[in-house]
Amino acid sequence: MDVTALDQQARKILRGNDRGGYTVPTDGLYPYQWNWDSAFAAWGFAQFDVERAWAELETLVSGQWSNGMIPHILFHKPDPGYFPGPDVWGTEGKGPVLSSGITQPPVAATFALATHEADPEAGLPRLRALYPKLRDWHRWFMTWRCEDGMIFVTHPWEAGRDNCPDWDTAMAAIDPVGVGEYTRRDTSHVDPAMRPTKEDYDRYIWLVQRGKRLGWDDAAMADDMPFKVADPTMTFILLRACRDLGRMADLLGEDRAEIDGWIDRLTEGAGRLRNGKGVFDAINLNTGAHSGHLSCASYLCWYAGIESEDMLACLDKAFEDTPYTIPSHAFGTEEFNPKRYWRGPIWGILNTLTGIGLAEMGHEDRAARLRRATADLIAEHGFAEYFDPLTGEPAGGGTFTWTAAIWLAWAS
Ligand code: 9YW
Repeated sequence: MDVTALDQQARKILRGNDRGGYTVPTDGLYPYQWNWDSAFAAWGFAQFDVERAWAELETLVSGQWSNGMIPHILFHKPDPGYFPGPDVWGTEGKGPVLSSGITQPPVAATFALATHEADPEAGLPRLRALYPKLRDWHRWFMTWRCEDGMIFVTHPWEAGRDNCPDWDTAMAAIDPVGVGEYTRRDTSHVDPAMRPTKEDYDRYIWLVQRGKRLGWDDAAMADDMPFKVADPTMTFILLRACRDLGRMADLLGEDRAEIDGWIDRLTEGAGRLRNGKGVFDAINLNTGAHSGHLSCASYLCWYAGIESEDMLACLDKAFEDTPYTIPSHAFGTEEFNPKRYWRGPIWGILNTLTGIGLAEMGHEDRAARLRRATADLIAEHGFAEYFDPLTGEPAGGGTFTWTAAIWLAWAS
């Protein structure tokens, strides 16, 4: 493996996807600033251009709504190559930048802290300016997206795991009546077999139309929500991000009592996501039923500081089951599909968060194994959006920002 050449390629991808203060996930398929992609980009930039890393995070929080929410997409400049654009979301006037009406997994506080670690002295004022914005975002989650300590999502896009089987029952209960005609753009950039189906997409758009009709009002959205699923991705990531926000408060001499309260509530809530088999999964809050699915999000427990022997056993089995790990949905199940987005393929970012958690909780061997496996995938198959767990083949978009970022910050 030629690490130097790969480092150079990764830097070139970040630079190439830079649109001036923000980075697109990849050219063509995703032409705007996506929330968690951007936070990963900052972490990647922090390895070689810390000034650019701060700028990425600052541009991200510049889209914050007055209720504290930081949207999942910021539409800085028009791009007809993407659907659904700002007109479909209908959020005009809600925030300082045209945006979607939902959020995404809050990894930003964690990577803001990592950026500060790369720039401890000069970076302190930058961290101080970001802190209240990140705190307000976390407070928004705890106010509007938290039930019994679990963070729920109101749209599959909010969790960042669009078509994962965790949503199947909640999605099946939606009748996308009146969604109308629309033209997808994703399938003109990428093989449709690697993307969500038309049935999924109708429901994605129907949920966006519903949010628009409700004016994206938090209380109205929470009332009689047709898609309301407590999610391990969000719950574990917010729990971890609150621990990092607490560290930030300590560094800045801010009071952290409110944050500690959030950590307690989320720790309790995370425990509720454990199903009868000891696996952390999603709960459809409209029915109370666990999904029963083992997904890549199940393994984020260690990242959130939660130990689990059952999950260690699942991980050891995952290492044995497929040549490449961790599939986004468990191998050998009816829903597993090695190519279709979040129904089987490996996502390097999820491996990264899991690897960080494993190492922190004393499982260094497994963390090293996961890291090596992820590095091999990238070295052999390129900086793809995701990878087939059976063959390692690259899938989805190419020259992907977050894959380059995790290479630089973690895998290499
Ligand atoms: C969407 C950009 C995004 C990622 C998500 C991934 C996909 C589509 O692409 O979502 O509109 O949100 O599922 O995790 O942030 O890379």
